[in-house]
Amino acid sequence: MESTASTIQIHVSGRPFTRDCRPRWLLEELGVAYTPVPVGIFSGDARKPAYLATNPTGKVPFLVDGEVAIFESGAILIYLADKYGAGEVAPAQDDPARGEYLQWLFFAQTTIEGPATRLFANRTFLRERPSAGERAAEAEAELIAKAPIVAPVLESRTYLLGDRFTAADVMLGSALYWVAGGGALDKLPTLAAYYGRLAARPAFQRIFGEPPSPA
Ligand SMILES: N[C@@H](CCC(=O)N[C@@H](CS)C(=O)NCC(=O)O)C(=O)O
Repeated sequence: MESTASTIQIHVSGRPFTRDCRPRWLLEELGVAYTPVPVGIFSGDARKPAYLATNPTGKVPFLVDGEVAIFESGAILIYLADKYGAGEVAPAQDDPARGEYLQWLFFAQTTIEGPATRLFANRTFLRERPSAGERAAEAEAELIAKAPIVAPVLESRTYLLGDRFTAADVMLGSALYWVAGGGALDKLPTLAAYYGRLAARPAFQRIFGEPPSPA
């Protein structure tokens, strides 16, 4: 992605598995240029006054677009899709599909993201910790319990809203990246097939490359 001649700045960790992948993937889909601004979330720099003065969460992603400055990846996705999506990646306010779009975007972040991150963390960078195996198993069981809420929709649709790829797919797909990295996707066949369709998209591959291995 060209990083010049754009007003959009996305503060990023520099690692593929953090939530800044969400706005980067969406902008990549849209072909909209942005400037990645590295923030040291692993070095501790993100907790220093200089960054906290602009983003009090000390986290990524953080978007600056002219006068607009937003933290929270869900809010950033909705903002970018509405402003730069040209009606493609978000149903318009008066489109009846808007409600379902918001529903799946929030469902992915509030219901799938939690167990997905716990699964990923406990099967990768926290795997040596005592009880990591137990925590991962609990997270996997939670994902298996929640998957039937969305799976019936994805059995008959290519993407969450049908043939149309939207920012809700970015939210769910980015959570499934952690599920894949945590080695649990084969237990969720409908979501695995959907994830395969997302992972075949060139924009996805430019952001994520290969899914991380739990080993
Ligand atoms: N709810 C926030 C969570 C952001 C978040 O936790 N970001 C992580 C990276 S994925 C982070 O910056 N962590 C650094 C820290 O907690 O110090 C969002 O969706 O944007």
